[in-house]
Amino acid sequence: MAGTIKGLTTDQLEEIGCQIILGNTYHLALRPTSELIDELGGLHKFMNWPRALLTDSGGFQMVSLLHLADITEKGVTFQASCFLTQSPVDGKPMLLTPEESIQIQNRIGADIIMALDDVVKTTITGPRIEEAMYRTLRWIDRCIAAHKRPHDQNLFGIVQGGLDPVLRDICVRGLVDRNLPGYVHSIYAIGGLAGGEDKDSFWRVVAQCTATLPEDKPRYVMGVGYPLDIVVCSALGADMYDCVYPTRTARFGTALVPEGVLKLKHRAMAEDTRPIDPTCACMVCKNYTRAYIHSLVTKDAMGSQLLSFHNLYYMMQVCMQLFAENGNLFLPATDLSKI
Ligand code: PRF
Ligand code: ZN
Repeated sequence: MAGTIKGLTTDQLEEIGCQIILGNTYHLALRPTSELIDELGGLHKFMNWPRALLTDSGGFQMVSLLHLADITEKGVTFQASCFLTQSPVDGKPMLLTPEESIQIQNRIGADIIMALDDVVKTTITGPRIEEAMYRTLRWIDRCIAAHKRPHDQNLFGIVQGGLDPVLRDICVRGLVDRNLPGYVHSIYAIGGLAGGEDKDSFWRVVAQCTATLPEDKPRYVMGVGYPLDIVVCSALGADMYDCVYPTRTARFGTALVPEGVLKLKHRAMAEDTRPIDPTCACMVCKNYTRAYIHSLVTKDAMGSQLLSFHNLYYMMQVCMQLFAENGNLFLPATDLSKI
């Protein structure tokens, strides 16, 4: 998110019950820049969002979007001698250190900020996984030291360690030991997953981390997910997620429905006068037919806007049901001072 959830106004986000949204440090730092956001009163005001905001630290986005980022002890940087070494906006090379990530996130002003972590694809094996886990722990100390707004911004630590239970355990203990009351609010994210590993390994790591992280604090699985993954991870004790899936898949013409997915581009939708999901109470399902959305999809922005609204409404219903059934901690918490 660069100051928007693609396709929805902030009024619409409030209408569907959204309590918190995520922004990306890397994108916001490039445009409109953290200095400008700060000058204009912070991201809440800039984007007209009165509820909670979280920013991710930026390194993961640099690595996953550019594939050419280079990670050293200093921070995440672009590899030299490549046209992507320069920021696409102002042409300057970009090095993101833990200190810089926190400084930028302090300026953006979200309620929750993420520590810069060393993220390695889970499908990689060998010593790089161990190096990244220990570096993530060293970097959290630099993030804690750089954090200038502990009174109004919660800093989240991120558990790394790939699919290795021993490394995950060392990382969990390392983060729990850094519990500094009133300073770092000891909320933990589980990182390095949802990157192409098999589901058994993914769920095993989530189960291990939720079993060892404090159960009275929210546990956040980053980059997840699909409705099924959210249901399974919540049953395993996780509380919080982020994912582009509902809005990204909407832009490709796909609706989330209780049976799975519905492809609105399909010819069969052309004369279908039913709503996307007859059991859904959202504004889109109350007012529009599959045929109408089929006629718009990929041709007019309104097609993906309507689908994004329905998909986010659907995900909110899934999460609220999980909250009601399992008592998962975070959703739909309204008061961040309690976490
Ligand atoms: N770290 C950060 N952001 C993330 C992830 C991570 O591990 C993931 C999981 N691959 C998604 N977003 N900082
Ligand atoms: Zn709907």
